[in-house]
Amino acid sequence: MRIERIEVFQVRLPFTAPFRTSFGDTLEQLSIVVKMQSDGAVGWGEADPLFAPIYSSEMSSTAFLVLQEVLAPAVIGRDFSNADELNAAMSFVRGNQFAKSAIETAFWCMCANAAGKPLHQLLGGTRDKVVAGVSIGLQDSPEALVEEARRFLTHGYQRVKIKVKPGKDIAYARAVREAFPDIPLMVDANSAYTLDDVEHLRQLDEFNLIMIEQPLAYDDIVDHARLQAQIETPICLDESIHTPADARKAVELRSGKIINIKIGRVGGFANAIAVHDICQAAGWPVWVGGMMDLGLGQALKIEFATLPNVSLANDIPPSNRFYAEDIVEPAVTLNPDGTHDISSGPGIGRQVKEAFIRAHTVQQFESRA
Ligand code: OSB
Ligand code: MG
Repeated sequence: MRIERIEVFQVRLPFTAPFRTSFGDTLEQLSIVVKMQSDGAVGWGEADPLFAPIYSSEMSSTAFLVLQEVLAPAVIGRDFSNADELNAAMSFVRGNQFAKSAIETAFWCMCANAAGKPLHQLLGGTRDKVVAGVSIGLQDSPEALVEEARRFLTHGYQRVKIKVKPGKDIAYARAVREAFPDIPLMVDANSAYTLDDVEHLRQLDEFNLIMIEQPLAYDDIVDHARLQAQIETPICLDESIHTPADARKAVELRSGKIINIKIGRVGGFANAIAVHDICQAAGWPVWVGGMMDLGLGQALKIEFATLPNVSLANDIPPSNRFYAEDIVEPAVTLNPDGTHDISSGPGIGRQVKEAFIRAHTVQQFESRA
C-alpha cells in the first residue's frame, strides 16, 4: 500500500488520578496518535512514551520530533506490501522504538481496514478473549494498597500487579497476599534495585508471586541473570527489551523467565511478534504491558494479545481506569469476568473520535505524498 498521507497528533489527556511508580508521578498522558491514509483506506496508530525520559530514553516530544523530521519523510509516498518492508525503510534510524511503532501500528491497522479483516487475524491471533490484570501505583500504606486492590478486584481483573520500591515492598506484598490468599499477584520494581539487594528480594519468594518485573537497571540483562539464579520468583523483563535480538540474548543468558511485551517499546507489531515467537520457542510465556495508553492503543494491544504465547494476564485496562473520556467509540470496557472482547469488524472494530483528538491536540503535523 502506498502511504499517501500521515498526520501525527500529540494528544494531552489528564488522568482521573495520579499514577505513582519508583521513577515518579504521572498526572496526564501525552500520547502520540498517527492517522495514515492510502487509496481511501485509513489506519490509526498510537505510541505512549512518557512525558520525560524516565521510563525509557524516549519521551513524547522526542518521538514527535523524530516522526516529523525523520520517519514520516522516510516513508511518505512509498509503497509497502507488508510491515517488514515498512520496517526496512525505517531501519536506518537507531532506537526510537516508540516513534517507529506509532507509524508501524497505523500501517497494520490500515492494512486490516483495507482487507476488511479484524487486525488480530493479520497478526496471527488464535484467542477469542483477552485477559486483563490491573497495575496499581505506589500507595501511602499497605492498608491503602489492600483497599485499592479490593476495589479493582470487584471490576473483574484477573490478576493484581503492585508497584514496589525499597521501603515499599515486603510489607506491601505481604498485606495484599494475606488479604487475598489466592489471587494471581505480581510486583513491578521499574529498576529500583541493584544486585546488593539479593537477600532483600529473596524475602518476596514466600508470597507465591507470578513474577517480579524489572527489578534491576533499565539497560541490564546480565545482572538479572545473576539475580534469577538466586531467587525463586520468576523475573519478567520490561525496560531492558527493545528488540527481538534483546529477547534472544535474554533467553540465552537466562536473565528471567517471562517478557512483558510493550508494542511501543519493541518498535511495533512485527518486532512484537518476533519477540513473542522467540519466547515461545524458549518456553517463556509473555504478556502485553501498558503505558497508560489511550483507548486506541488499548484496542491495538487487545488484538495483539490474541497470539498463542500471550498466556499471562495483560496490562490492558478499560478506558475508565485512567480517563474520563476516551478517543475511541465504543470506549474500551471490561467484561465482568475480567476479559476483553476482540474485534469483530475490520481493524480494531472501533471508531476513532477525530474531533475529540483535535480538541486535545498540543502539536500536530501532516505529511502528504
Ligand atoms: O512498568 O509497566 C510499567 C506505566 C508507565 C510506565 C511503565 C509501566 C507502567 C504501568 C502501567 O505499569 C500499566 C498500564 O498501563 O496499565
Ligand atoms: Mg513494568
